Amino acid sequence: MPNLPLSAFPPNFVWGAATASYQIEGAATEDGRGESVWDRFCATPGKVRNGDDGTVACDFYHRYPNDIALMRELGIDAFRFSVAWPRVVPGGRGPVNDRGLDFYDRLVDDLLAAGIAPYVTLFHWDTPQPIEDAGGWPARATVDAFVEYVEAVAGRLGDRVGHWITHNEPWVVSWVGHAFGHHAPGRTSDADALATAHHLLLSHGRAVQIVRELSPGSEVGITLNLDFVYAAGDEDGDEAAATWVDGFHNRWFLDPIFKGAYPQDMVEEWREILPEIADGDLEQIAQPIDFLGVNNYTSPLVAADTDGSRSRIVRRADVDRTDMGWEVVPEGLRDLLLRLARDYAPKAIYVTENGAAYPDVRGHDGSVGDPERQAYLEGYIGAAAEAVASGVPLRGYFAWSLLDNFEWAWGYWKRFGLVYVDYATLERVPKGSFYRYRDLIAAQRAQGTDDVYAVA
Ligand code: IFM
Repeated sequence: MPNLPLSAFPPNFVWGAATASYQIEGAATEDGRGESVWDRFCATPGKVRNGDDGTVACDFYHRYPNDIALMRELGIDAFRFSVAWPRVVPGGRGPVNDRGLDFYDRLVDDLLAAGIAPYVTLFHWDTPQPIEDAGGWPARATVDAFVEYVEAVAGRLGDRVGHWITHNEPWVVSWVGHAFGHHAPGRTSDADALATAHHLLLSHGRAVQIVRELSPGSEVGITLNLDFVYAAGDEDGDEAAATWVDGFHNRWFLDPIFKGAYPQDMVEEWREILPEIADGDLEQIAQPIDFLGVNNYTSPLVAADTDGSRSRIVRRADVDRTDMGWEVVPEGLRDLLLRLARDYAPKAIYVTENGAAYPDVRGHDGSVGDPERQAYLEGYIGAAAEAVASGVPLRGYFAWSLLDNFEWAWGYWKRFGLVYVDYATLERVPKGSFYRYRDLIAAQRAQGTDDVYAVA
């Protein structure tokens, strides 16, 4: 494996692939599943490219045995998936739908039988529509509703699931869904975004306690989308702009979880629109967690804005871009992991998502070559290895994603999978990156090294 310092990874390093319920499952009306905000958003004209929706998606709901066979071929240790709240509690609150839980029960059993550890995300954006109708995440009562749902899931799967992730990317749910209006439920209010963020965090803290009770011996954490923010220049203005972006994206979530307080500079910014923060909330949010999940794809370069905004993103001239337009900056992952270890000292970190979209097509022989994605993965895994070599407690890496899937407002246009999905037939075709990742995992295992800190 040329130029990849795989010997940095400890022998028990966890290699995985990640997915999310709405993006892959389909079976949107089967076995008692209720409506989610994403079903409603997709049905609203103009919200999702091409009018795409998750009605069928990758049909993982029916095809998961075949997909587990693919996971075995890939050689991963762990599979990250999310549970759909509207399958488990179709009304958002109230009766639990056993048929919904049965699906995850079977999935967990089949994964374990295949020697693959389930890493279960409790919320990856598919809020039940009745919850949204009752006020949604900006309403404090949604915290209680979420806790009831978590009790149902952890009560059923807690004896077999060893790793739980409470929320995926609360920044995206808060800001992209409630302030920018680009994701479900499509709201456009900064105050709603901040209330959502607070209630997601509060529900995280409460969910941690439920999981500890109902799934003893398991580990529980949260996944944040985090970027290392680079200042474009040395001037004060650029540094201040980078500090603002860091506060907005990163510290607003990291500080309450690890330090039990919102960052003071941002509190000053948002003083007028903060939600009620009740006595005891921050203690709940700051429950000790077993690991921090990190989703990282790119790292912005930020400068002062001359037009009155707080910051502007500077386009780098000398880097590759993915099909999302995201800059490929592997060293950003290394710098981020080092910073997290230094400033927040999590017990353990997993990269719970990292990957790239490219406009993949099948060749004449039916295969899908994706050299850019292979280079992307090698660059980022190499950067993760450097962080491990410097002492960061990184325990695992999950590629996003196992399969091409429903990429939210972009519909099926953007392909992130290690496996190509032909949406006309639902045929799966492993891409070049699938085989590259498989070989990389095998090579790291073959080293079986004690030489944890040797970097090639
Ligand atoms: O597809 C998403 C995923 O649901 C959350 N993290 C980023 C991915 C790529 O945009």
